[in-house]
Amino acid sequence: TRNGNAVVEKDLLNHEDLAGDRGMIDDIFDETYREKEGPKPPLRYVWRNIILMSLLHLGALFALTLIPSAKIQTLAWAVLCFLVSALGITAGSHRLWSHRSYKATLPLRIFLTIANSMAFQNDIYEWVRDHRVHHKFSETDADPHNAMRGFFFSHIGWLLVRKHPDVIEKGQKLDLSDIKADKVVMFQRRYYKPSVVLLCFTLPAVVPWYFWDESIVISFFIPAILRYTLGLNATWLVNSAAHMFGNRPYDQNINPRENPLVSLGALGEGFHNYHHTFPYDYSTSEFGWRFNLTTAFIDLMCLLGLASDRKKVSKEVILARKMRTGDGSHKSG
Ligand code: ST9
Ligand code: ZN
Ligand code: ZN
Repeated sequence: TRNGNAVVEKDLLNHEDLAGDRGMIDDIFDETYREKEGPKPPLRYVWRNIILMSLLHLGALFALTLIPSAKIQTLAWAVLCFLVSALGITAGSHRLWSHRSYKATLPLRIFLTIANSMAFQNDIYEWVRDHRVHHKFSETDADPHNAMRGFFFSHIGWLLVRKHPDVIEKGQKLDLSDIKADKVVMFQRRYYKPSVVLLCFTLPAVVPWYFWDESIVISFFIPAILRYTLGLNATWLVNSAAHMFGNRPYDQNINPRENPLVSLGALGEGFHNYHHTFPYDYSTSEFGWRFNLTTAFIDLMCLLGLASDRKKVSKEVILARKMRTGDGSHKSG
């Protein structure tokens, strides 16, 4: 018989087993943390970021007007750059390095690091540090993109102001020894700026211009600027939209939601109620390849012998969790 307590115990046991298996638990929600009393610290704007992000988005709008004059190869190249850079985030800094949800061989880690610099979302070390505090202190002052502060803040606003002191205080206590021990990640951190200039902006622009005589303006604005801006916004939608709009079949007590539209743009990362409930699952979803190119990619890498040890939550544990804390949305339809 399934009595409430037995289910809780099984769920927790599974949690710890899988966490221990990964050698880390710092992406699991810490409910003991309390926000400090009293007024919040004032916003401190970072004008350099405000100006650069505005220019980037204006550049992306201009790039949209160039699409009708672009060669078909250039558009295909832009899509390829989008997919590769997105995998550097989803399969790389997210599922591999932040959550340790599978293991990757050296060649795959090198590929993911190159793809990650192409995505220019801060180096892997910084991304992982911010992402682990996001899970551990989700929707509090210690969450870098705290969705309680609204759509704009969790989408882009958090990159335009100084961090809340609790993000830094709590972040400094995280265990990042696994990341520091990864030579590929630390190499990227050391050469991050030149790697971004080369991989996010120069390479995407030079290829169409050199190989099929695309105009240099189109080569720069579509595969570099527009592709980069779309990648950023697809990622940010996970923090904003997927923390606000959608069902909560796994845990109705937390904010993150199941948002298939976000998953479509973010290569499988929009099943965010599932992901915050089971952060160690390599698929970030109950449903395998559905809207989830990243899972297909990781599976392919395993097939090729470049990855292994995929962590997956069992159907029984998922079902028990749905019954215990879900909003019932999966039962009714
Ligand atoms: C970008 C990142 O866009 C996007 C991440 C999104 C995450 C999404 C997650 C969702 C799930 C996955 C979905 C994937 C979907 C992919 C789909 C793809 C299509 N802990 O930062 P500073 C300390 S980046 C501990 O300057 P300020 C530390 O000592 C876009 N300590 O703080 C640090 O020094 P160091 C491009 C921390 O001054 C020092 O503080 N990049 C932590 O408050 C200073 O750090 C940009 O636009 C911590 N967590 O400034 C740049 N944090 O690092 C944006 C800090 O040397 N960033 N410390 O150890 C900045 O300019 C600044 O960070 C700031 C804050 C202005 C935002
Ligand atoms: Zn989240
Ligand atoms: Zn995560």
